[in-house]
Amino acid sequence: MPKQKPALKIALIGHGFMGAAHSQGWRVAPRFFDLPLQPEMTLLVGRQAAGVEAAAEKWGWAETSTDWRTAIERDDIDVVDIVTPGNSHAEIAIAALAAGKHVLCEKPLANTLAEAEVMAAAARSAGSGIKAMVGFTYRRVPAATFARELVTSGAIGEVRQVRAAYLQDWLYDASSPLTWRLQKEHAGTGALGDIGAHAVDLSQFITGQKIVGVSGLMQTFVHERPLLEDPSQHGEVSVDDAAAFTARFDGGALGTFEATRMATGRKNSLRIEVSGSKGAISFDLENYNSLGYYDATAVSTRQGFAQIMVTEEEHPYISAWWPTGHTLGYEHGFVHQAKDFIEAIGEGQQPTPSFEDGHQVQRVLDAVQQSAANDSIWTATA
Ligand code: SOE
Repeated sequence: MPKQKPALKIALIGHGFMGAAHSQGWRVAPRFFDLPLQPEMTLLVGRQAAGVEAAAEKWGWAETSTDWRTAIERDDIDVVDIVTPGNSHAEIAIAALAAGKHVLCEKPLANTLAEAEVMAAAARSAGSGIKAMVGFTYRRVPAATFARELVTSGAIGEVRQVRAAYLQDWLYDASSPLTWRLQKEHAGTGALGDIGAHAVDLSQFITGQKIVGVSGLMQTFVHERPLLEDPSQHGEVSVDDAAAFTARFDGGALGTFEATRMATGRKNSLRIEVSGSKGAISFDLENYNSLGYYDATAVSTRQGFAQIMVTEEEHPYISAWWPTGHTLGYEHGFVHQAKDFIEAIGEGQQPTPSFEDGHQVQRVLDAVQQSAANDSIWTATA
């Protein structure tokens, strides 16, 4: 009989798109990875009883509650996993940390820089025994983790330029409804925080450099959309549809970034290309199982971008899965995220991205907003 592992009881707050993805992570991680603790899907929280009960039944959560405070008050809950809209992240995370719970919080860490600061401070003062991590899941796509290994080990030499774009098109149609992701009071920002945050985090992760300067522009194209509850009525879109910015990294690299949910034809395209003095890497989320790599030191007649299949057992995370070449997909990043968080808790390590990392991304998002609000770019006169 295999030895029984100590239990790690999880409470998940929220059950939308990310609720499904995180549930999958908690359920599958212990079946493929040998973990120090056994996660138990103990409590699912949602505001409406019928909705949360149906979700719990579907994804395998043992109990439900319509109040997130239940998760904080229950002594048996070890981990609070927050997948609610950004405006509730700070309150829930701070209460959970104060109650001695480990916290996994979806990105962006908060809706404002001030909230992110308080959250990072709360994680620090919770002490080293309490772990807090932000859900920048794409770090856990094997090709992205491998890109970091290549770049930070010097395989492409000195990093000079970063080109990052996160492009989606689910909002190009003006008749698509006014969901919470389009309302500043719920989401903080639009494309910038929802998907630009991923591009910021991933580019810093892959290069090992931090963004220390930005110049940005933001634009809303569709100012009103039909209300979800009553499509005959319209409400105001109070966030950006698209954001673009240039950036300086602390290691000397220059970056260009684009985040948009209006890029007609692009469904979930996150691309990051890093050019260095000895080569380049090219990551493309829609090409999940491979990584572009260019070796500028190769003999000139054999140079060219190679598309490396990141499906070998020596590649990050792969040995737990299928035989060579048998590919992974979107959900696996969430499985790897659950695995890494459980390991960090079980082994007493600080997980990354930490709340401090999430706070740093928020500083970049805030700086882009300030720069865009100043509108200090050259403007042509007639
Ligand atoms: C979650 O990580 C997330 O950022 C969502 O919030 C976005 O909407 C999605 O498209 C990418 O993933």
